[in-house]
Amino acid sequence: MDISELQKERYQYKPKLPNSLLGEVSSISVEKGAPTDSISDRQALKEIFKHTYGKPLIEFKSGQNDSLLAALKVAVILSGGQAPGGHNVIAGLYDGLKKGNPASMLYGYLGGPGGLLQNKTIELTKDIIDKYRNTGGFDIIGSGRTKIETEEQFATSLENAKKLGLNAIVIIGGDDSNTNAALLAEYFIDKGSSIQVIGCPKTIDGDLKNEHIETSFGFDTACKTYSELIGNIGRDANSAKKYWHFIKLMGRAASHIALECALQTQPNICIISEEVEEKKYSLKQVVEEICNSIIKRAENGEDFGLILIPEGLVEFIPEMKQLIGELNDIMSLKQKEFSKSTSLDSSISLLEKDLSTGSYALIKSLPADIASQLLMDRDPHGNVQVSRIETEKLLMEMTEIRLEELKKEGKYKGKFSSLGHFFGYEGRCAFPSNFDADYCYSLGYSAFVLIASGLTGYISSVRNLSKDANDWIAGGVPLTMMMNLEQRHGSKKPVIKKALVDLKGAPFKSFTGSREVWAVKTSYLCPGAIQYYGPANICDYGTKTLYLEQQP
Ligand code: FBP
Repeated sequence: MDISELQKERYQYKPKLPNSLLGEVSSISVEKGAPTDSISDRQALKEIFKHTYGKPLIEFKSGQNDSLLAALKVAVILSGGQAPGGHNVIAGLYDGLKKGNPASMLYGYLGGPGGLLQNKTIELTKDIIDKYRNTGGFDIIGSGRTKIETEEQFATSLENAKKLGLNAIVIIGGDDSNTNAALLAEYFIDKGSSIQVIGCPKTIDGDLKNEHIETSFGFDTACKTYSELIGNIGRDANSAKKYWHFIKLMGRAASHIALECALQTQPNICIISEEVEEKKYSLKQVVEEICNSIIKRAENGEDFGLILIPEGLVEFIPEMKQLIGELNDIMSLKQKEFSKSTSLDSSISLLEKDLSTGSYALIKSLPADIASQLLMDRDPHGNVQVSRIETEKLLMEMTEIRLEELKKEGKYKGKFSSLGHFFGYEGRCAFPSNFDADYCYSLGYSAFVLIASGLTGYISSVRNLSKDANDWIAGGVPLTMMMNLEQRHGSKKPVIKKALVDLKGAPFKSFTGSREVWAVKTSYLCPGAIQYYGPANICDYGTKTLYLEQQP
């Protein structure tokens, strides 16, 4: 394998661990809290998770504990979209296992949850692990989006895990993958198996968080990578003074990435989907807001700008949300017919009978490429693939048309020229920032302690993240504690609740405190590239979102 100079250097980086996990494994004590409850739908979830509902929170402390020294066989799965730091979760898990007992073994299921179903594994040896320490990507074992949902798939999973003689499986994934982890943990106990299942909070989207999971890993690195690019574009725009840049940012439903990048770069406009939904903005109103800033800047002779757009926006505009919801249900019921359809017209005619009048009119009124993108296959969890909907182009087109109208009315006298960008895949496999490298390694190490303590149905957790890594608090959160029932594929399913941007939260308030100024005055910040070596206030600092959320 050819490796870059930076990669060679990063192999030497020693990720930081919380104090409670330092030293001998036998000095980690496992403290249990009171029984817990799900966020809602308690009775229904108790029925579904008969064996795993309501377990206590776990916190690791310095103490004495000899029960962590048994030889264990563990397998790990990388599930869903890539996020910087995944390799360090595996390295932390591996190091913990070997420290507990050198005879312990770690396997990797290849290509995501599909690897468990097809029984495709490799043993993760020291040589392999060492080649991936502190690197980005999920290429050590690959990832995938297969959802384990049928009785047959659950049975195959158990059979394959038994064949390998496993004590535990660790699933590194987002909300959907950790929901899968919860279901698998429950199924294994129900079938009399002692194989444990532990989850790990991954996703650049930053939407797998709550009181106990302060952030998902990868969010920090991805936001810093996008912010570097946005900052560079801002400087380019302010140099040439001729383009409005419409930048769509990954993040699926939640606007955390857009908000964090706005805090880091101070663009003219950052649309927050959750606010659009709350204010019940139509697409036209969103465009009107954009035009207001363009007009005011043109009056100051500034015919250029930066606009950040969260990729999930279309799902939050009430009329679009209604349409997508209806489409999801219809498409899951009529999967066969849709797979045979060869043109947009034939797909739309399949919908005519089932869509409400408003939704039918809306899909017919959308530009053909946007309508086709809305009708593309859902992911295995039933989600619209928002990364493939070109919202930035839709807004560019609509803005141009509206500005022409305003020009005719004498309300706009500037020049409008726009460029579209989509930043998503660029940030998912970057070298993890020091924060993500440390956080992920700690999550992997904590996953080991949860397993060695005989626990199942938990997600590995590391809290107090705005403090020095020494003061981080490691432990585990029962997966059922983060769940509720939601409509999926036409019926109610148990799922981990996504955390969307809190409009009363400190990050959003910090943004709204400045956005009126940014909308008119050029205020761009250039945060520059992620720094791996140098002063801690530059290298180890987490996201602004995290610090604002944690401030007293
Ligand atoms: P996860 O939720 O699995 O972490 O994926 C995040 C994400 O990067 C989203 O931001 C994006 O919408 C999606 O994956 C893209 O999916 P794919 O990699 O399948 O194109």
